[in-house]
Amino acid sequence: RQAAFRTDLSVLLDQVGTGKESLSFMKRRIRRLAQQWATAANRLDAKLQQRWRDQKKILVHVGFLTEESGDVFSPKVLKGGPLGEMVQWADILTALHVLGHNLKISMSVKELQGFLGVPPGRGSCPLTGPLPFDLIYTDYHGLQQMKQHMGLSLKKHKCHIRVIDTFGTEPAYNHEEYATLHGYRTNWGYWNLNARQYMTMFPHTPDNSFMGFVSEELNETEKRNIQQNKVNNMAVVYGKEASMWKQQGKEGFLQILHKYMEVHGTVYYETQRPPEVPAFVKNHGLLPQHELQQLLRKAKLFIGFGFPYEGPAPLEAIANGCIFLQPKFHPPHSSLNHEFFRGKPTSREVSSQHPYAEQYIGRPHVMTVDYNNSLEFDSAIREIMRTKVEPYLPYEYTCEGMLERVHAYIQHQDFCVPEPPFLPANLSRLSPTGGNRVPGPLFVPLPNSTALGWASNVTAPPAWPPLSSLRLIVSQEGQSCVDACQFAGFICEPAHFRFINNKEALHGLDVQCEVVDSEINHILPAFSVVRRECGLQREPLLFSCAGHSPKYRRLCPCRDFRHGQVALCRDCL
Ligand code: U2F
Repeated sequence: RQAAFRTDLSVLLDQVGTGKESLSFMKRRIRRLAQQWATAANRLDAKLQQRWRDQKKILVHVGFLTEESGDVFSPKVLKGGPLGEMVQWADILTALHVLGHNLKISMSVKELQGFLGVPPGRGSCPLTGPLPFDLIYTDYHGLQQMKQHMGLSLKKHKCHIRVIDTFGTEPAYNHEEYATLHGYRTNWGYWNLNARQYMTMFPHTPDNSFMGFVSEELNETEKRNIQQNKVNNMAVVYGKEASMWKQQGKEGFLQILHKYMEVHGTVYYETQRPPEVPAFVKNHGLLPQHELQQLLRKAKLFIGFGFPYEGPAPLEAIANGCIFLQPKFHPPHSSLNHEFFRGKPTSREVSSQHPYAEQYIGRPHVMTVDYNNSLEFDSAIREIMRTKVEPYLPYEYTCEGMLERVHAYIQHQDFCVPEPPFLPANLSRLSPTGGNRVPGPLFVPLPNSTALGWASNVTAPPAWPPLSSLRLIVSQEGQSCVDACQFAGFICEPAHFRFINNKEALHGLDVQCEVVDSEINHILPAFSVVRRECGLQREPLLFSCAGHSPKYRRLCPCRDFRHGQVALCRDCL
């Protein structure tokens, strides 16, 4: 069946259910953004020009909100606890509904069993028939519950699963045996999924798919009004829980800030003002989302103290015309050196409180400075007070942007058909634009797919992203493909690894290989210049954009991307 866009959200609101603060929060959000979603649906509908879209049967099982996982989030909704996840799930549900899919929502193990058609009760009772869904969106908690209640059949059906995973999972952590043998084993990873089945909150690592969420959009009149009504010396502090104000050296920079600006906060408190919040701060208490927006519309500065990491609030602030000031982390925080990230299935280095804001938005909307340097901090505040900025929201965080991306994933990503290890027959004809001995990444334009000429005995299913987007780049020693592609103005595309994991690609690059081994190692394909050793990847699950090693230069499959929609290449829609 063809999916038809929906602009009425009442059925969805009924499906979400009642009885918990988390559900009320999500419903308030869905209602508040309803008009915006409807406009976006109409725009995308027009843009896609009647293109056929399959209507999918989709189950959304929100594991972290089930009683069985302990549901630690719901009781914290009104107390300053994390709301980012709730924001994202509300938006995922809305996007799937608006795109016109056949949606079922489960927030308990009982409902999960009911929808999957497995007998209720404890213990693992395998699902015998076919899976009654094309797609299942869940999280790590939900995955664990499915393992317990679907038993062996989970393995058979896992290609249909998408895991909403805030901070991301790198391939080395996802491969059970490899993770166990090489020290990448964590409490979360090792599900042996295709790493693109993990969907993140920000485009953290291109090894995963970027799901995202949305932020409020303003029309031109609202933008103009906001700019006229900005209070140049008004700052709002990022941190709704008192503990977020307990930063080392905070007293110092808060005093500097207070020298120039009126400082506002939205810190949750029960009866008394939290002792962590200095007396000069005008604390509004935790605000409902729409009231926070109003406060942000007046404020000039939204300032982070280093925690929470990578949340939605800075995007909302920037969308409401604030400048976001945040601390640079030197050295970067990661699972190797910071408690919060410890045990998370990624080695990603977090260079500031909000790397997306730093790298994808940047000045004048975002300033990332060293808070230990009071001169730098002081001059940043003064610069912010005199800088005029317009409200800004990257396209990928608008409703239309999210609908476009989720539409593309649903129609094109298929992890159930095995991907043949393609050997582009005449890759060897490639002529690199420079020798591999020159420092800096090599840039090798590949001919388009027809010119590549597939080996005649395989019929190529259409690749997605299409092969036309592929650019082969060689990293520096020690550099990951994430960085190598980014440095060259592209993005690493793990789906393209299979096209460059072959001798022809090495040959085309003029790499001197004495031996070409095929191994199981997440930095492959790669080569060592000194040792004249080249290695190809034997385990497709370990194709990794994130991997790097000091002695190896990596073969990197990069691709182009749309401005403001990094998840999609130019020809991806
Ligand atoms: C992140 O979670 P948080 O919930 O702490 O992220 P924030 O950016 O602080 O805010 C989430 C929402 O809270 C709302 C605001 C944001 O949409 O509009 N809010 C509000 O309604 N009232 C207020 O007074 C203040 C904010 C991240 F998203 C999680 O994935 C992480 O687990 C967590 C820890 O790093 O950080």
